[in-house]
Parts: sequence; C-alpha cells; structure tokens
Amino acid sequence: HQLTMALRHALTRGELMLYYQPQVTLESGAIFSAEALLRWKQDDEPPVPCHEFITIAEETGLILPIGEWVLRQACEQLKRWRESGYTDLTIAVNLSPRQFFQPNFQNMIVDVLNETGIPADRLDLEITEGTLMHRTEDNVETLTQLSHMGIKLSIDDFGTGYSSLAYLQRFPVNALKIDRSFVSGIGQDSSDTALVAAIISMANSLHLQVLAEGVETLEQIDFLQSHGCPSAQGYYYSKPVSADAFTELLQRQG
Ligand code: G
Ligand code: G
Ligand code: MN
Ligand code: NA
Repeated sequence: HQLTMALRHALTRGELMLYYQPQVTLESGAIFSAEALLRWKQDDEPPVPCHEFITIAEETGLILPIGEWVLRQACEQLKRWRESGYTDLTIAVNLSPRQFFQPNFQNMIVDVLNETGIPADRLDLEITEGTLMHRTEDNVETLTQLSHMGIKLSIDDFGTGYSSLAYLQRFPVNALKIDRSFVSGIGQDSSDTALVAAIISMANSLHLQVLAEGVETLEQIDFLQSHGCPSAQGYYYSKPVSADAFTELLQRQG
C-alpha cells in the first residue's frame, strides 16, 4: 500500500524528524527530561499522524530501522545539550513491542550509548504497559538486563494495560507514566480522579517515580501536587517542539 511504500523511503529521504516534549518537576516547573517524539513530513503531503505510521512501521517491521534511528538521533541531540552544559537532562525514547521483543536489542542500545558517549543513566526507555503484559516472564529478564546496565525504564500509558500488582513489583522499572486519558478526567470524572490518586499512592508506596501525562490545566496540577505526584508532562508546560525550540526552553530556565 502507498503509505507503506512511502514510509520505506522516509528514512533515506530524510523525512523523519524528532520533536521533544519537556518533562518537568511539578514543584518548580524545572525541565529534567525530554521525550523524543517522531514526526514524518513528506514534501507536498500533509503530515501523517504519528500513531498511524507507527502502526504501519510495527506491522511491516520498519520500526526496527526507524527505532534505531530514533534512539541514535535522540542520543546525538542529548549529546549536544550536554555539551551546552545541560548534563542533568535525561532523554526519554519510546520503544515499540517489536523492538523490545527483538532478541539482543540490548546490544543495539549499548552500541548507540558507546557511539554517542551518553551515560546509561541519562537514557529513559518508555515501554507501554500493554507491551509489558505480554510474555511477562521474558520481560522480567529483558528489563533486568537493561536495569543492570543503568538505563532508566518507564511504563508508558500506565493504567490502560491491566498490570497485575505482582508483576509491577517484579519489573525493575523506575517510573510510571499515568496515561493522559485519566489525567484529563481529573475533577471531571470521579473514577478517573480516583484512579489517578490510587496510581500516585501505589507508586509512592512501591518507591517508583510517577509522572502525569497530558497535563493541560492548573486544576490538574493542583490535584497532582496535593496527591504527591512529583512530575508531569503536557501542553500546559509545552507541546512537543523542535530541538532548537527545546534549547530555548532550557535557556529560558537558566
Ligand atoms: O507525539 P504523538 O502524540 O503524535 O505520538 C503518538 C504516539 O506515537 C504516542 O503513543 C507515542 O508514544 C508514539 N511515538 C512517538 N514517537 C515514537 C517513537 O519514536 N517510537 C515509538 N515506538 N512510538 C512513538
Ligand atoms: O503515548 P505517549 O505518552 O508516548 O504519547 C505522547 C503523545 O501525547 C504525543 O503525541 C504528544 O503530542 C501527546 N501529548 C502530550 N501532551 C499532551 C497534552 O497535554 N494533551 C494532549 N491532548 N496530548 C498530549
Ligand atoms: Mn511516551
Ligand atoms: Na502515553
């Protein structure tokens, strides 16, 4: 199909690029991380929504070369920010299930870290809860290897994937990212509101970091802070922006 054909050439034609969205500490608003988000712009065509071409990339296996490109590109950008003095900044990269289940994909990650000189603990890999709840035993092993390398691990879209608490305790992850569908219901929908409070409380009890996704309002921020959530990401702070615009966000906070 046409989009698949076009996507096959997107990498070599230089049509893919990364945007970056800040992840902030709620208390101060300080940026501590950048989530890399893929964008595809063909000449003379409207942009294809990310979830649409990611799905195609997953189905065709193109996600393997594209995912490797994303990781390398993101680490190269972090290297530039580090050279400008932002050495505390981490970079968050989304992983597809195809990548995560690829045998020895850890080797690819080690190669990219070595090539770019990024310390392992400055890389945060985001894996969706849905991905982790398949083949859970294998996942414990893969996550353990990554964790021993010092890489940070976050469960993305948390709350949507039916994690069992037993596994949550066994996965050596650092952080939960509360799915934005629940965050958007804060103060609007009583079950979303209760779920967000429960996830924060559970994360704090399990000594996991927790970040609220899709934060758009001050009301949400007040709720999150008063319930002990330390960090957030969302349009309230910034949309995903180009690397240059992200640099300006960093400069503005000194
Ligand atoms: O940025 P946006 O809202 O368009 O992202 C849509 C979806 O695509 C999100 O679920 C996001 O996690 C996913 N996504 C964005 N960039 C990447 C990427 O580099 N790799 C993978 N696997 N998913 C990505
Ligand atoms: O699934 P993941 O968390 O990786 O997806 C991130 C996606 O969420 C990105 O495509 C980004 O554009 C989108 N996003 C980030 N913040 C907000 C927000 O505050 N509101 C909405 N509607 N989307 C957001
Ligand atoms: Mn994500
Ligand atoms: Na998400």
